[in-house]
Amino acid sequence: MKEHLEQCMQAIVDGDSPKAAELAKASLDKGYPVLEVIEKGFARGIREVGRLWEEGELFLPELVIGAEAMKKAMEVLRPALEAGEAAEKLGRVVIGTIEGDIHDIGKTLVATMLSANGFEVTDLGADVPVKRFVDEAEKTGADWIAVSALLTTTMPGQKRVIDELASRSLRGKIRVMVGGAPCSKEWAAEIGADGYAGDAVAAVALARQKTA
Ligand code: B1M
Repeated sequence: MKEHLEQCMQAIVDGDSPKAAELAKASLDKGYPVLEVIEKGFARGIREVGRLWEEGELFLPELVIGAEAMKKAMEVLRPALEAGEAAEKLGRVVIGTIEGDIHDIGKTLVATMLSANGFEVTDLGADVPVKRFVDEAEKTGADWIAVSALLTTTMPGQKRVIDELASRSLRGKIRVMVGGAPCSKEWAAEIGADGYAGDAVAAVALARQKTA
């Protein structure tokens, strides 16, 4: 398994989409735990690509190619995550990546896990305007709005979602969860969010714990 995870990571670092898809399929065939394969294999690879890019060892096109390989692997693995989808719905969640931010790999993983664990999820995609989060939450009767941000420059948009809810007197009725690599518990507290989740499993636990 350890060697397999290393290969998954390397396929992303190499930006090798066919290899990533092949390894993802092999993970399913071998019955490896899907979430572990994602987090300790493929996601570790894309974070390594990000690190190498930040250090100037890779160029932007290589970052894009790495992200494409990551998406190919996710396409193969996602149905396996969804397979256990619970019949009973625990609550409704509107999720998206905040405006100005097109990073959607982590957000989509969180959406898939919430859905697989009994939440009715409306995924608005990436680069979502503040008002749209709140409009959709009102329309669907959501318990939670989950706002992902991967850039320090887009994080303030998470606060604007909270402000928008307050301006419509919806604070307390609809909760806000924030997440994404630059976010933290402290940031969530600073902007008055109802919770922070560091990964997809934590997002499910948080939604479960606080949904009445
Ligand atoms: Co970009 N990028 N990127 N990028 N990218 C980062 C975020 C960066 C940290 C890279 C780096 O410098 N090392 C850096 C941000 C620096 C900063 O803000 N301080 C950066 C930058 C600068 C940029 C551009 C500006 C580059 C440029 O154009 N010059 C540009 C921005 C474009 C834009 O959004 N306007 C850009 C573009 C891209 C690509 C398009 C090439 C691609 C995204 C492809 C896509 O998503 N469709 C990309 C990628 C892949 C990354 C890195 C390498 C990897 C992100 C990822 O997919 N991780 C990233 C480096 C890094 O994060 N270390 C980087 C895997 C994923 C499974 O993890 O998204 O963290 P993550 O999600 C986790 C948790 O965070 C959590 O659960 C997930 C599962 O465990 N989580 C939530 C996420 N959302 C959640 C929501 C929740 C709860 C939990 O509830 C609300």
